[in-house]
Amino acid sequence: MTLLMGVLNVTPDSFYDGGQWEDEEAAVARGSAMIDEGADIVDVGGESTRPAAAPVAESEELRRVVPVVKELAQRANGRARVSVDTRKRAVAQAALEAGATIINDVSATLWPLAAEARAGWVAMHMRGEPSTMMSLANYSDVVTDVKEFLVERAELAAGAGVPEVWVDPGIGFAKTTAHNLALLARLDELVGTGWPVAIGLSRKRFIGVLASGGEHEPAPTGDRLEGSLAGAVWAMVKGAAMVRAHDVKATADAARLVGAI
Ligand code: HH2
Repeated sequence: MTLLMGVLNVTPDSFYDGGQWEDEEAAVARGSAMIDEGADIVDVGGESTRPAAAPVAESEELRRVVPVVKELAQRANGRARVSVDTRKRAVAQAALEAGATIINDVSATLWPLAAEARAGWVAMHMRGEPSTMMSLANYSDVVTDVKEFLVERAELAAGAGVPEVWVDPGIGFAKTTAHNLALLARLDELVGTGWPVAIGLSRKRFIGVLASGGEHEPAPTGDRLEGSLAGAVWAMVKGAAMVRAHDVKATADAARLVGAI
């Protein structure tokens, strides 16, 4: 069965759930609900990495993330795992000390810490920084470029002693709609590397672009559930080991059907 990672952003500005879970109690309640709804992992993030997002200071990210990770890890009590979505070593380290067991790393650089702490590690492909990445969306062959990058990082991490590694093509990170579609259409090439593949496409822009027919403004984030579920089901059928989603109940229901088939 594909693992389901629920998205919990404790930020004011994440592209979909920004501002909803800034309050610690609200965040912990939402994370607990996700576990009840079927999340295997709750992914706590304190910095938006949407295109053009401004970076967040380390002290602020620590303040946002650590108490929520700590409380959720306690409440989860072995029923689910907590991951930390960060590019900062200090934030990842503090979250691991607070009970997280996976570093979800969109910078794909934190494997030395994952090795040291014997933590799981998700390595995601992107280029540049969120503020610049969309100007770097040019590839000779996006699938081959992304695959080569991820396999190299995964081998480095495993060689350093990271006990669990996932590779994630980074849908929407320095990728156009055509790049995202190519990565999904040819997901078997990434799955075929043998590394467990993680996919995050929930409510992302390309889904809105397709929903609106491509000729108008992308459909708003609130109108992207159906496309998100179709994408999640596609990834599951194609062999993804983990799907990252905001809508945990709907995605868990879809995963159950796929699993049963
Ligand atoms: N996407 C986002 C954040 N973290 N991690 C992985 N492994 N894969 C992804 O595709 C991925 C990710 C962006 O989504 P979200 O967290 O909802 O938004 P924001 O970055 O605005 O907080």
